[in-house]
Amino acid sequence: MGKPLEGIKIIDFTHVQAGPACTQLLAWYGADVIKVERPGSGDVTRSQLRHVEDADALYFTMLNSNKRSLTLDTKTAQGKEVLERLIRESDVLVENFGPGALDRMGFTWERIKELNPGMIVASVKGFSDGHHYQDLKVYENVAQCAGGAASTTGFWDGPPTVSGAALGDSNTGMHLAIGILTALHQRNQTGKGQKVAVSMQDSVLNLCRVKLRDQQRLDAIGYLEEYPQYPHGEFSDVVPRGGNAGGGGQPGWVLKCKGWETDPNAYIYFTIQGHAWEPICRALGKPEWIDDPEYNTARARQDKIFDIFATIENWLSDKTKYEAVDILRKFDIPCSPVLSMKEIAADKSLRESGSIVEVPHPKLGTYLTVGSPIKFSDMTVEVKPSPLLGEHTDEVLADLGYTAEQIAEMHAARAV
Ligand code: CAO
Repeated sequence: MGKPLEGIKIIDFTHVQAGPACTQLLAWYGADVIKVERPGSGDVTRSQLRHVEDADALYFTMLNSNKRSLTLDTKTAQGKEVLERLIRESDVLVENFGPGALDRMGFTWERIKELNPGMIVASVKGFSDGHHYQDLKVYENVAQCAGGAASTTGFWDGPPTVSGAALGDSNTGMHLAIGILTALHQRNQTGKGQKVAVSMQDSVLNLCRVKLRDQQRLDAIGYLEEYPQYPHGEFSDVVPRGGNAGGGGQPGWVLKCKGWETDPNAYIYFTIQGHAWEPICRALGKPEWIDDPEYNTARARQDKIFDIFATIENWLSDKTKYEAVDILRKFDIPCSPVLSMKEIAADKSLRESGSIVEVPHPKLGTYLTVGSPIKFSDMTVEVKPSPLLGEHTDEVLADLGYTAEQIAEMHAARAV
């Protein structure tokens, strides 16, 4: 059976992480993604953080699998001519250049529409059109700061903190993929393309929705009962950083397990869900807490929550994080070991599900990457190696109708 997006041709003008994460996803699901790169250098991530000399860096290979690579200098007349042909034949153009770069190249939305009225032009920018920061170039951590993640992450006595997760980059790419698929669906009904734009600030904010919830609750009543600052600490007029507190109605925290003194990840995340209170008390050897009105509701526990966590940590002190979770899972307690990247890389279940895959690469050797996090009952997602720079240039140009002589001429003129 074919892949669902087979037949969709995508001009992939993306670089670094936000855009490539989007187009990689579409390539996995069958789209023909042609990565357009500057001759000679290509996507900057090919050479950033290399660990094997002369081979593409993992930064590139892990974000550009299943694509084809076309080198093209779109600032030359020949390069522009090739791009025009490509636009006429494609369904989607995806870009994440700095603001205005596509227009400066001569490919405004008006011009693209003229060339192909069915074209979907999908863009990532740091801030949305019309925003007072719309001219800014943006990277991951800038977006985390602008979208509300940094001010609400970390501990109350430390500075704003960025997450290790790519909330600004890959997350924005995922939002853009949803936008592209939505626009393709609409085009099936109307025949018309459209512009799809996602800003990194908006994508981070979309994941920080609950913090905007909290700001409004704080404005109304002056405190937030699920934060560690309640009831003994102080609240100002802005949502504070809550450390490792659970964001919903169930208190939780990162708790030490056996070996924490030497292993930086000998911890579990422990959540106290209301219905599990009785089994938690039994597991801890504290049956007297089960019916004690000082303990038996979430509200009653709140002012003693860190003493309760300390009791749980005491119980955990002779158990590894894996042993602890194996006991707690029997009591239906939402919990997980804190896993290092080394543990994740070796995880048997993640390998079996295709969430971590091994990919052969002609220059880099076999490397690990993250496979499709979305699983389909009727499709197996195969992760193929990322293309070498310009690997498919001649093939793509021939598909566009250029003769071997014309292609050789373009090479000689360094247009490709
Ligand atoms: N041929 C010729 N020129 C090309 C080309 C090609 N194939 N591909 C790119 N270029 C040119 C662009 O036209 C642009 O030229 P001008 O500025 O002269 O018009 C130039 O390369 C630089 O593009 P840029 O502004 O995108 O690159 P940068 O390295 O200065 O900035 C980044 C990088 C990421 C900060 C910026 O692209 C950006 O803000 N993008 C939007 C937000 C985003 O996606 N950020 C996330 C990146 S993932 O961490």
